[in-house]
Amino acid sequence: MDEPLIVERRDSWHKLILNRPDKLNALNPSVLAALIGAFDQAEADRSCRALLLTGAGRGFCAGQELSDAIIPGPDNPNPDLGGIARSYHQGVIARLRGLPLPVVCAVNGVAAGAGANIALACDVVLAGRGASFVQAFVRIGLVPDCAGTFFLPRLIGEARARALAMLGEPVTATQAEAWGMIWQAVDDDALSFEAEALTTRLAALPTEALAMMKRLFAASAANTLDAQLDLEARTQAEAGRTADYAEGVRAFLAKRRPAFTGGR
Ligand code: T3D
Repeated sequence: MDEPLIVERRDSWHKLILNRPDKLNALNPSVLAALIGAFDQAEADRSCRALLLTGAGRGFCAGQELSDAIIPGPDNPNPDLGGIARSYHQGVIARLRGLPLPVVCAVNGVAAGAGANIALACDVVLAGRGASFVQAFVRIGLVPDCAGTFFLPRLIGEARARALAMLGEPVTATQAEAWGMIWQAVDDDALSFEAEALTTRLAALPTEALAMMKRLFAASAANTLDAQLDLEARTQAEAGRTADYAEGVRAFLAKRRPAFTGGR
């Protein structure tokens, strides 16, 4: 049987490829567990300084697998769909946001339901111009999960977030870029090259500082201005003790390119 998730290890980063192309990489417990396992491996691998997440075939991810969906019926009047969310979706999103590594997402086709929101949880999102983002949940009578109701209003504002969630209309990659939902839309045939180049670039940056930025952005969602300023000061003190900071300043003064080691 094909692996539901392919992990390619490069010199300084890992590429994770959702691998159920016949189902547009729909998510099931095997894929979700493999994803969480791959995040754990990346964090444990000291040489891994960035991740790239993408999909095999023509789609990125069509959300949760619907062929084995539990639906209410006489035998099961009160199914608990929250179980998948609690067992897997929450873990995937929490790990993506909490990983001390930058995560690039290369959206290579349709990203629907949980697939769209997993993409939006990544740090830098590139999408091929043929890709689209669909809050498909409403089409089957569900509500957005994988933190779609958290990320979408923060990325594109409530007016657009509410309409997208309620109407389930697709957003093209070009529109997503114009709205600030993603970093960049690129030509489909350039997506893989651009995403790998970006991941390689991020993997050569001061990894600890990037991890601290992730913590700062995460905290800013709930902090007051004063609390955020205080957190920035404390985090800057931490950044100021890293070898990459020393290297950055030395390189600047010597008018050479810094050689950051990541310090992981
Ligand atoms: O269970 C729980 O825990 C609840 C949690 C839910 C979280 C969620 O993610 S809910 C949202 C689930 N996803 C969807 O509702 C999206 C379903 N898919 C679609 O609407 C469409 O496939 C797309 C808009 C994504 C793409 O359309 P299109 O025309 O490009 O492709 P297609 O022909 O519909 O799909 C291609 C194949 O993938 C097809 O299989 P076939 O007929 O060739 O054998 C289709 O059935 C399969 N597929 C697509 N999405 C899913 C799927 N199979 C299972 N589950 C899917 N989600």
